Amino acid sequence: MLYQYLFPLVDTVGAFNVFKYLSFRAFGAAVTALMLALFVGPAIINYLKKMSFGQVVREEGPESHYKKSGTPTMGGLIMLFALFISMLLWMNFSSVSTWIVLFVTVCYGLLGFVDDYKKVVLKNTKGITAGQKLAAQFIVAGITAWLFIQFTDLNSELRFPFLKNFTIDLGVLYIPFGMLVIVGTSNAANLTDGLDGLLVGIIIITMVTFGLLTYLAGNAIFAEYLDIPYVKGVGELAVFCAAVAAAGLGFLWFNSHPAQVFMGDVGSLALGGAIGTLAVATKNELLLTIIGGIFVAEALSVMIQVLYFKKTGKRVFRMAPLHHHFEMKGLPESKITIRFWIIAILLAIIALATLKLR
Ligand code: 57M
Repeated sequence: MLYQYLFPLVDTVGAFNVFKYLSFRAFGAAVTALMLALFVGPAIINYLKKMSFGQVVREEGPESHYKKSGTPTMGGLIMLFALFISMLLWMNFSSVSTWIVLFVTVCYGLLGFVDDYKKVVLKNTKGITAGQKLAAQFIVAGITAWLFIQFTDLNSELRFPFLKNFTIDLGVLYIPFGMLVIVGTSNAANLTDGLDGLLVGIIIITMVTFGLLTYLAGNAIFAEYLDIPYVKGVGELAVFCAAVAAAGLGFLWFNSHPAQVFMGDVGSLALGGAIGTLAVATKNELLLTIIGGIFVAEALSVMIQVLYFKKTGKRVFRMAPLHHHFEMKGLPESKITIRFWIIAILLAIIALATLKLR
């Protein structure tokens, strides 16, 4: 909004020229989102407590989690509130890609809210059935793929990390592929949200990485220097990435161990979906398997555990997802979380290095 209404007045107030700079608006969006999250956090946590939106901890989970029962969930509302207000102020309303990423974030957030509400308020521990959740996610992802094709110059080429000029044109198959990236990332993020601070820390690292990627790919000079495809208009997504990373930092203030609040599906599905959509918007679908390597490991651990158990009746991991396996081995929760963050930072550095290592 500030860009739309203040930049045109630049002839009268020269200082408004700053609003045309992406870096300035990304910085402004980050500061706004962080301050808002820190400011509204306590009020939202108290409201969730008052409404007794307490997490039901399943008995088959690790014993160390039993004491968490009753911790307010749906704290993802703190991040989404901070994100949307910050974007309203700092985004460029003419950025179609930003509206599309926000569309997925809102739709998946609503889906998560309904799931949380059914589980926590209506005490229907199953929430929405897995089939209903997946169907809704694929429908939103399908609309998103259509929006990208209709309103942006997104192409159906698949780029490979480390390979400079090698691409595969998926043609019409790009649509189901793109949908799979969005739905898969959302659900992998949801599975990862099982330890205090774990998911939000990974989201912060991922968003900083995508913020850099979008800023570089959206800047013709940097794109040429790094010899990466220049994707017109994608730079605006750096404002979104900065706002999410900062809102996440604000949420981490309350979600750090011992967590005062969990983000709930409203947060994990929304922000996981946003990450998948960013990968599609910036043509970094395969690079996401490196940046989001923790999500891949967590989802794979569940698939391996379920398939092996069905085949042999035995478990590969002491408990899936992977973070529970290390908990069952006796590692303290915060040690697992911080080691997963360290791995995520290493993966982000490798992903950024692939821009040059080609
Ligand atoms: C999402 N939700 C956490 C919290 C958070 C197929 C199977 C792998 C599914 C999976 C599952 O149920 N996943 C659901 C993970 C839950 O967190 C809530 O859910 C929201 C995210 N969607 O915001 O509201 C619990 O995680 C803990 N937590 C924290 N701190 C946080 O900041 O401590 C979450 C956030 C919370 C809290 O205890 O209650 C979750 O773990 O359910 N199922 C599992 O992950 C279960 N694994 C399992 O069943 N493994 C089996 C088979 C199926 C693979 C096996 O290994 O044989 C584990 N989770 C639970 N109990 N709750 C273990 C059993």
